[in-house]
Amino acid sequence: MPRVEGQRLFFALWPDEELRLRLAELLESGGFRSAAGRAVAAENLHVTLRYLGAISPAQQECAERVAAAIRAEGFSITLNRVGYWAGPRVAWLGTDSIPAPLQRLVAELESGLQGCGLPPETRPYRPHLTILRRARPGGLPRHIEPLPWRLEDFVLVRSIAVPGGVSYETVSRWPLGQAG
Ligand code: 2AM
Repeated sequence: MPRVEGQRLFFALWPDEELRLRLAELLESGGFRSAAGRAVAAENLHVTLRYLGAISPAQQECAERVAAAIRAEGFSITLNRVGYWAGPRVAWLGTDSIPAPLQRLVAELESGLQGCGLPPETRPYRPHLTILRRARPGGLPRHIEPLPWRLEDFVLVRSIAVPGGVSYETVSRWPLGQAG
């Protein structure tokens, strides 16, 4: 299949329906509603594990084989803090405590992907769930009521540019183990 212009792939953690509703409620509430910026649509909220970009079909197959071979345990993240990056002007939700199994999952993906001819990710992994784009830092709360999130799987997602934004489509899903 020819590569389609405007499509990008990435591995991600995707909120289930319950968490997505809780996130939508939170983002509708005072501090966030009054902060300037463009809200990420509730169905688009996610945490990227590894961005792949516009890779070839052969590289995608390779990346899917890497993901399928991973034996990682399930884990929980508590979203409890609000961050802001001035460069890309995004506001995000994150955690004060990155679970070790999440770090291991990202590291395993990274080492496997080296066999797929992808350029290595050189930046340290900073898990974040982007909530506002073109945001300004003023007016954002620093912390939120902790939101626990249990992760039982991870996904490969296709990002498709659509008029006025982006649409995400899950390509494949892999379970995380029960331990942890
Ligand atoms: P962001 O939320 O911080 O913008 C789909 O675009 C996902 O991949 C988003 O979560 C985005 O992060 C992330 N992403 C986009 N471009 C990227 C890049 N060049 N490097 C790492 N992550 C990227």
